[in-house]
Amino acid sequence: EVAAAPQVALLPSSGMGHLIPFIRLAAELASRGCGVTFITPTPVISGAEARHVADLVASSAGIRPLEFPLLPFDSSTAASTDPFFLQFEAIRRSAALLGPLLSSAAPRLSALICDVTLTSAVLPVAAAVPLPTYVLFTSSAQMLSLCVSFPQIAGASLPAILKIPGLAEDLPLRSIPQPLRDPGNLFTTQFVENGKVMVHADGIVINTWEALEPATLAALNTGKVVPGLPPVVAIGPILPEHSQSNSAGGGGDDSLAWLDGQPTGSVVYVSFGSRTALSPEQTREMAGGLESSGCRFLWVVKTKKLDKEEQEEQEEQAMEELFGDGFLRRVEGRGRVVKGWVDQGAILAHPAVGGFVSHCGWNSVTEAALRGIRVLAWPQHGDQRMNAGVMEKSGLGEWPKEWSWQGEGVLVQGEEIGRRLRGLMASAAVAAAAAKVKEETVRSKIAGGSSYSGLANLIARFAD
Ligand code: BUP
Repeated sequence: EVAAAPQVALLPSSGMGHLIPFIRLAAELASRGCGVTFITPTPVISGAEARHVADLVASSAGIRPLEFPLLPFDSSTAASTDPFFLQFEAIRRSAALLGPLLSSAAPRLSALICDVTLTSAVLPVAAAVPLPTYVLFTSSAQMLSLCVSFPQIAGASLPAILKIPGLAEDLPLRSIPQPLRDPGNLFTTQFVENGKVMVHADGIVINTWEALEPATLAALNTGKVVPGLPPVVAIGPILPEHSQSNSAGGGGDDSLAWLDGQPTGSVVYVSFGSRTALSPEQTREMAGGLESSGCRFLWVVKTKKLDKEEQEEQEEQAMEELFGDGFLRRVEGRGRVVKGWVDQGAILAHPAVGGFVSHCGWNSVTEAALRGIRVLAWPQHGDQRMNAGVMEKSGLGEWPKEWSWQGEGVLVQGEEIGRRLRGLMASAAVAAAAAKVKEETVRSKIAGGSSYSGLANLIARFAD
């Protein structure tokens, strides 16, 4: 008798940095023969999220959508104004409604994979179904180490240098997500709650890979960070899917056609991710930096944190005003500026792209590694300084550590940006190191590679 295919439910939270790895994981699981139920907490908070989920569901018959309607949530009393943290909280508070959805799903589910931000709310509900539950950790193994050890470290005052048990390197306080310095912040409360219960998950699936973080993964999997952790299964980089909403949606963008006309490895892609808009002053310095670097560039400019579709339509701020007089004319032919959503996965895969000025959102780091694109890191908030540290250690690029966080109000001068970028793009040593990172990363995903086997082992566990 042929065993039935494992049926896996995926429960993402919110924000493209969390949603995209779930979408990619759904596609990888479906391509390896799993049935996938993709749960969407509704209403979603951005047009980009809605488009990407609709697109995923349309892409494969093996992926079934399941709506998870949220209870009304009055956010006015919550200890945060961040729309993403508030959406995490809304989902967490609705977790009890998830039980009936999971137990009545057809075909019957073999396992649930939920986003790390929902862990403490979802684990007890899934245990009652009962359903084996795995956590998808959407950042680095280093960040996972902080997450599971933070409940012990947290307190009224944090030291300037944090020591994570089992890790050789110290972690400067200035590198951890800023909200964690405030014990009363909603993000901190959720982070501590989730970190405490991670030991009760059936496994932790993580979007990193052996060659990138060998020592940290080993420490996690031998009980050195915290005892009793379930298996930490590295399956990254979870592969970018070519998707309709990426190529057609958002910007309606023809950047790929423009890249076709540029020399191999010559273009620097510039993006600070889906959640960061640089200040108008910093945007002008960035423009100056790109101009003075002499490099070809493709710059994705964001002016708002949360892209609601209505807002996208309204916003047509004059480009000249944003960048300073004559910029677009002076860089014509070698520089291209786009607004809205682009297909970053496809852009980084384009042979013309050789560099990336990046905020180092974790997904962006994994995408750059997969393509061997050298990175000039400029972390803006959240886990991005930690990610930049992992990136720099791998050899993929450089991180000028003195550059400020978003909101610190310290301008980084255009001249400095241009100088660093020129240096990075001219460095043969960085080029060679980035090529090596690519080779190791690709190897981890092909048959016999560590992440390929990691995913195979995970699927085998679902079938038990
Ligand atoms: Br912006 C943008 N197109 O225009 P990160 C992003 N992306 O495909 P973030 C696009 O979104 P967090 C765009 O390739 C990556 O997969 C990009 O995730 C894609 O950063 C994802 O890099 C963005 O992790 O998330 O969005 O800032 O705050 O969670 O780090």
